Amino acid sequence: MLDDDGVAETALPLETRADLYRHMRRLRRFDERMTALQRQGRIGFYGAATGQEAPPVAVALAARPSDWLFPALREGGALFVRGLPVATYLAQLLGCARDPMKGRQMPNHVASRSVSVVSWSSAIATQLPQAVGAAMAMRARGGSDAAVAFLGDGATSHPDFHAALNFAGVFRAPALLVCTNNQYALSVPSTRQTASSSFAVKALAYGVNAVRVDGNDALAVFEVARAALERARAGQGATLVECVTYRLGAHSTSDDPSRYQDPAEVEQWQKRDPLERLRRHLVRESRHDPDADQRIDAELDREVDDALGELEHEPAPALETLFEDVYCEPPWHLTEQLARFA
Ligand SMILES: Cc1ncc(C[n+]2csc(CCOP(=O)(O)OP(=O)(O)O)c2C)c(N)n1
Repeated sequence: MLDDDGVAETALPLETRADLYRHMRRLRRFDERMTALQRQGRIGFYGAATGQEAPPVAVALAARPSDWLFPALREGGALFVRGLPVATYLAQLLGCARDPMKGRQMPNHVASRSVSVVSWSSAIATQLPQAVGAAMAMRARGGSDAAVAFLGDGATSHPDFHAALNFAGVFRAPALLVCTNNQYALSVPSTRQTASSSFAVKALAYGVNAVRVDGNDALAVFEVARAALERARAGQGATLVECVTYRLGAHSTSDDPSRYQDPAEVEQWQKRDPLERLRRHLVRESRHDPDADQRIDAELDREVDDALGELEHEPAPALETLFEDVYCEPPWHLTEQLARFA
């Protein structure tokens, strides 16, 4: 929908297009700040979404706030779209008392019931059957909400991906699976991940609707996600959307992509930067002034700095929280251990 010069064929309200850009720009800045914090030794780990900001932001904007999201590693942008405060995300990265995950998860594994986001385990693809099962449960309860799960191209090689698609197909689950094909699963290029002509095509074998979209075109990702969700709500079943994009940076702060990415390839994809394309479009439509980026960054920086000022002095979660949240009535051995521990 959006060409390299920023010309777009779209009926999306200009307000929505500007919102997409603002959230993507905030995410890019947030990732820069968090990567720097990790390099300073202030957080342990971070996985940025640089270059692939469009899918989490556009899908979250296209979904209803009540649709449950099942994220993977790089979907912080979706939580922010839903209004999760920067301070809450940061509390999770720091693992301090205010962390909604109570320090039990690796950084970047943020979830919160307040924004209808389910917690992720690092074992990739586990979220997919969970999302499809949740979608089936939502329909069984008579609601019209959908479940939205995110995955990388690497996750398509896991059995859980296939189990999820099979259930989604057979039971026509109101689910949307968003595969962010960023061309790499850590150091494994997508050419070594599959011999199929695409990742989207895999859904067809399971009787699931499939769409392949330019993942660096936020307007197209939004439209495709909206149509897939409408379909799901109308009882027409699940969709697998493959967003073709590129990871412009490291897999995580524990990775050095220069060991496996060709600089010429990186340069090619930098020219297709999803933010640049949308900015060009907004400039054309007179919705972007020269200071807009600086304003967005400054606002985000203030939120990060204020949150850091408070949270870096906050203690870790109370140790007795280790015993919470698993059992309604804790079994005798845990009760004994807690008493001994206290
Ligand atoms: C089941 C499982 N196997 C292997 C790993 C190790 N691992 C962590 S991230 C990753 C690559 C994931 O790639 P992809 O699904 O494409 O997502 P991306 O990181 O590119 O967003 C792997 C193999 C894991 N976490 N879980």
